[in-house]
Amino acid sequence: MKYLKVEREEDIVQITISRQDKLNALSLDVMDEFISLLDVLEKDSSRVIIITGEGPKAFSAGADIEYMSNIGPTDAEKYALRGHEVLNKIEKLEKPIIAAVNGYALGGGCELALSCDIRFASPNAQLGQPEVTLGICPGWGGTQRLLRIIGPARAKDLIFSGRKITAEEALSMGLINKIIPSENLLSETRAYAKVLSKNSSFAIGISKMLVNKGTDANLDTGLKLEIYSWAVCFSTKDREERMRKFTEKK
Ligand code: CO8
Repeated sequence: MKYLKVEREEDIVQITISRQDKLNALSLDVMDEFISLLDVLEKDSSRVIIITGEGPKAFSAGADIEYMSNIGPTDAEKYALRGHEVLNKIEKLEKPIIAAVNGYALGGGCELALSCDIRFASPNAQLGQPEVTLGICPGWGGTQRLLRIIGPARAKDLIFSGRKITAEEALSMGLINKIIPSENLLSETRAYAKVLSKNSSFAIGISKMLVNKGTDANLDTGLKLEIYSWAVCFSTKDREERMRKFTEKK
């Protein structure tokens, strides 16, 4: 791959967006590479995925403005659909996906982080949805995922103003999970990923699906889905072995 660096350490895969000269902007080529890679990761033995950006400055500065400045509605729709395909895959993939936000996460870059399950950020991170400053609305799920993560009033503030917020402010509004010093961001994220990788990947995958579905379902539907999903866990060897180990220890 040209724009995505992929490193594997045991069950953990780290994807680094590698377009540093353009602050890791998400061109069509980058999105195509994401689609191919996620198709592989969906089926392989990896248990946790980390997404980060190359260099000290940016996770990703968003969709490619140079490209967008020369297109009309038909290509814009294609670009939007490609972005949605990637972000929906990330959201639906039944493995934990962690964004290690190492600098700017703007527009599509912020939306990419929003589609991940957990967001850790370095103190120099700046997040935001500056699309309206360019005459467009957020187009890769920003109006929908941001709303669900931080609520409508805060989402509207960020989208209408297009302002960049610091990691501190992002933490205070629940947009990120934790701030980690830049020099430790990746090592701590990997250590966290390792903890997740030791837990049941089936149980984590099904929990991810339940939390995602629960965001839109009514409580009764969400709870019913939980009951049946919980019961399905009793069909796995993994559950049997984990419980047997616990009782044998006793
Ligand atoms: N796209 C393309 N190139 C970019 C982008 C971008 N989003 N961001 C930065 N770059 C390039 C710059 O053009 C520059 O390239 P070059 O050296 O060749 O001139 C290089 O990266 C470095 O950038 P700067 O010189 O601007 O670096 P600064 O440190 O001065 O500024 C900023 C950093 C503040 C991050 C600044 O680069 C910036 O404001 N970038 C744009 C951020 C932005 O507005 N992002 C939102 C884009 S819109 C979007 O993401 C929509 C998503 C939904 C799309 C739906 C599809 C239709």
